[in-house]
Amino acid sequence: MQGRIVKGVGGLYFADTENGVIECKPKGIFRKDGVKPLVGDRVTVDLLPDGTGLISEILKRDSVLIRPEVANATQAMLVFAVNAPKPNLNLADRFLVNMEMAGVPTVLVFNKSDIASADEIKTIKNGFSGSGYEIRFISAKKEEGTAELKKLLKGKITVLAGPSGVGKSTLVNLMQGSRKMETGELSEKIMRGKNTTRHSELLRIDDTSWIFDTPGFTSFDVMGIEAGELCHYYPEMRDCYGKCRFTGCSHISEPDCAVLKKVKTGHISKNRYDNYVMIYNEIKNRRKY
Ligand SMILES: Nc1nc2c(ncn2[C@@H]2O[C@H](COP(=O)(O)OP(=O)(O)OP(=O)(O)O)[C@@H](O)[C@H]2O)c(=O)[nH]1
Ligand SMILES: [Mg+2]
Ligand SMILES: [Zn+2]
Repeated sequence: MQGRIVKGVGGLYFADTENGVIECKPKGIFRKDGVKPLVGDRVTVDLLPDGTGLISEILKRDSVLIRPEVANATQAMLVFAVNAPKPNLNLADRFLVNMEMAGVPTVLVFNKSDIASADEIKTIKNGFSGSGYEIRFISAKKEEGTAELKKLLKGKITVLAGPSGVGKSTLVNLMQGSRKMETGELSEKIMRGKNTTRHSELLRIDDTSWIFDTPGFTSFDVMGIEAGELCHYYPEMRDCYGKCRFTGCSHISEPDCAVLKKVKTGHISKNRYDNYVMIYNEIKNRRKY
């Protein structure tokens, strides 16, 4: 029987199959090979006499993300709140770099526009100007911009990712048309989410569209690339290739740098560039093992 893993908790998995959702365990062979089934995986399930299942095969994955740890997402929506909690645009850029590495197209979604000022929205727009990323300002609460957002989900497997308390689960419930996912208030003093969602979960919207709800995260390391490769994952730096005076230009302090020129003319936003420098130095200074 074929199925798709929609949830995994402590070594137990739930696979959506033609016979409904079945509780499954992975075959021992996976652990031996160091393979772990992920939420989103398409799997072959052998039905056991007690009605539970054994995952005997994991089908080829279209994509694998490490944070959130999900398989087969074909699109990501990075969700932040416009102002409560305050968006961390550095975290956003780290996420975007990782999505570029994973080859998963990403839409930026800023939620809670109902409690946002025009200034806050402008600052965010400017922060990503030139990047080419699509940005949506929505209110899940007032259902503003959400019908348009739902259209983007058609035929895709969309992963919602972002910090705790920004409204991912609220949005998933709205998109999926049920109150399946639990939502939580912000803590009042520090305006931060309370990590209400603890496990990634995949919900079916229709036969071809799925949406992942995932736990919020607060940090994100860019792993698996050299500092010199970082610029490859900034769409707005791509047309600078080969145009700097020095090959191997870090785009930080060299003369005649095509990237620095674009920063100067405002074609690369200061926010995106400053985050580039920060991540670049971080990779450069990381201890090599
Ligand atoms: N004002 C306003 N509040 C919203 C909106 N969307 C969600 N909220 C509130 O934000 C809080 C957090 O929502 P959740 O959906 O639980 O947030 P989450 O991103 O799933 O958080 P974690 O599961 O902890 O990662 C709840 O109190 C929601 O009611 C919105 O559009 N406007
Ligand atoms: Mg949640
Ligand atoms: Zn350069």
